[in-house]
Amino acid sequence: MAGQQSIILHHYDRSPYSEKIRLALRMKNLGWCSVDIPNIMPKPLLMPLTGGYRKTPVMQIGADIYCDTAMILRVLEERFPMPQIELPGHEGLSSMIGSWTDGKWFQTSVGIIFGALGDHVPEEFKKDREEMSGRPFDTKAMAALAPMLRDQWRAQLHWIEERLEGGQGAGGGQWIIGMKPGLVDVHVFMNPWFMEQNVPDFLETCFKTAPRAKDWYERMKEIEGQTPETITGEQAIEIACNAAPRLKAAKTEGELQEFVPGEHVAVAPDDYGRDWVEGEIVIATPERIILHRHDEQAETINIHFPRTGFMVRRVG
Ligand SMILES: N[C@@H](CCC(=O)N[C@@H](CS)C(=O)NCC(=O)O)C(=O)O
Repeated sequence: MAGQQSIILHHYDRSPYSEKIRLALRMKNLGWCSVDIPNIMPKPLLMPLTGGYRKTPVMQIGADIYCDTAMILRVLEERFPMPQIELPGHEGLSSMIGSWTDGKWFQTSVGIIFGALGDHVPEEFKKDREEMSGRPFDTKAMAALAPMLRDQWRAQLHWIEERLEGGQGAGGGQWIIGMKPGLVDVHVFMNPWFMEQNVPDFLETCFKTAPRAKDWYERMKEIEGQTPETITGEQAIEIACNAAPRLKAAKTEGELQEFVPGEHVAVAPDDYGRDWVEGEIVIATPERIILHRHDEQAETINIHFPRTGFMVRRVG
């Protein structure tokens, strides 16, 4: 039964970023609740919780809302440390790898996938993505670039192949770094998974010259976890209403913009979907910022964002 301590993931099945979190939940064998959200705006049952942040996924525990996979993965590790997936000695590495998988590699995947889907991409989806990015979402232009993007995509897969081959000399070679699967593997998994969901033949072709990467990918897919409990967006809001945000002593740590606790600020992603979320600072450190908000439907909420990839500005 979903309750105030349950992990609630607001996501949709085909979302590659959400798959990172679902994979981490499987690796930690955690129980969780699933709220299916739309893949385009409007998202009327998500906005009361996030204060306007629209991207997928979002994690909720009671009245604490965690935005962006970087924040979600960090918090899963902090709140549910066993088994550890930020492997000892690899601290910081997964974020560096993640900035490549989420950046250049993901953009290459998007071009190939939507170029291949072409006319099957619904008009309202294209319109939504144009509004979200401020750029044309031109599947014909993507299709024209696809042959070159495919070369690029496979070249990046070959980094994985090289890594796995090199790791064998160190007695490993089963996982991207070290003797166990960890957060680095989670980040690397996302793009092959996204490709398999949409253009599986292309993934198979790439695996022909990257057999170690193929075996690694199959090993990752064998990791089993718990089946989530499905709940509705309304239930998730009710859980937030009945909970209070986790108590945290308000603090800011050497803020470069000299923010202080309680200050009214706005936070937005620095790439696409730049929707500003306003609130009062509870905590601001070099790696996270937590805003306190009151919403008519969700009531009192704390919203957590990572600092990398997010802009913060004073309001008023
Ligand atoms: N930096 C974000 C990126 C998330 C992202 O771009 N997610 C895609 C879906 S996989 C998205 O939000 N698309 C628009 C939407 O779902 O409304 C993260 O790591 O969570």
